Amino acid sequence: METKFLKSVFNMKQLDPKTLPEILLVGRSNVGKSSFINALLNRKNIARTSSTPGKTISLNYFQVSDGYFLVDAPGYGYAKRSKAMQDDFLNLMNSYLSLPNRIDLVLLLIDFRVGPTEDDLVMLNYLLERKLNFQIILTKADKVKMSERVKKLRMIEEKTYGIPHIITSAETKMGYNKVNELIKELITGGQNEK
Ligand SMILES: Nc1nc2c(ncn2[C@@H]2O[C@H](COP(=O)(O)OP(=O)(O)OP(=O)(O)O)[C@@H](O)[C@H]2O)c(=O)[nH]1
Ligand SMILES: [Mg+2]
Repeated sequence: METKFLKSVFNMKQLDPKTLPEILLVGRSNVGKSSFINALLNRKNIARTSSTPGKTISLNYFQVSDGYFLVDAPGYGYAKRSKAMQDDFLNLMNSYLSLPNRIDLVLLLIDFRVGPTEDDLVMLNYLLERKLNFQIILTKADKVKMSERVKKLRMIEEKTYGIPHIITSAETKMGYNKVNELIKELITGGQNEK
């Protein structure tokens, strides 16, 4: 079976019963969630990258041939969203994230150059409080100059309580081997671990 876009979920009623591990991507609008999915799946534009960010309020399910679902979520912190759309967004994310035994891994994407925003830290604390399994992913590494990296990393680590991260770039494909290893371990239930 091939990797394919499965469906968009606008409310919890449209959610299918769980059949495979689910990996959710969260992060602010424009952080690079859709680009991350394209790079991870080696597809040019399976997940749409947007010049009009934060538009759709849906969870977008991609079924990956290895046997898991990748779920692209709308970005948070999108200023131009109407109050009604912001409410829809919060309801959708909160309902989905609250489902027991549903999400196997949350990938929290943070822009390497920008560092964690207030919204990123709210999300991080939410994930910690709810004890959800998550991994911090730094995006757009190609945009951070070598000379700035150490300083930037120190700032990011300080704000994110020293939680480990994976540095990635959808441009150069940096870091995706590590992400794939993490996912492989997750879907084999750690059976390959020594
Ligand atoms: N240089 C560089 N640009 C990137 C990278 N990842 C994403 N971008 C660019 O950043 C912009 C936003 O990327 P998206 O993948 O659409 O971001 P998103 O998080 O899906 O945004 P929303 O769907 O609006 O929440 C696009 O112009 C991408 O081309 C990267 O690793 N390097
Ligand atoms: Mg997107």
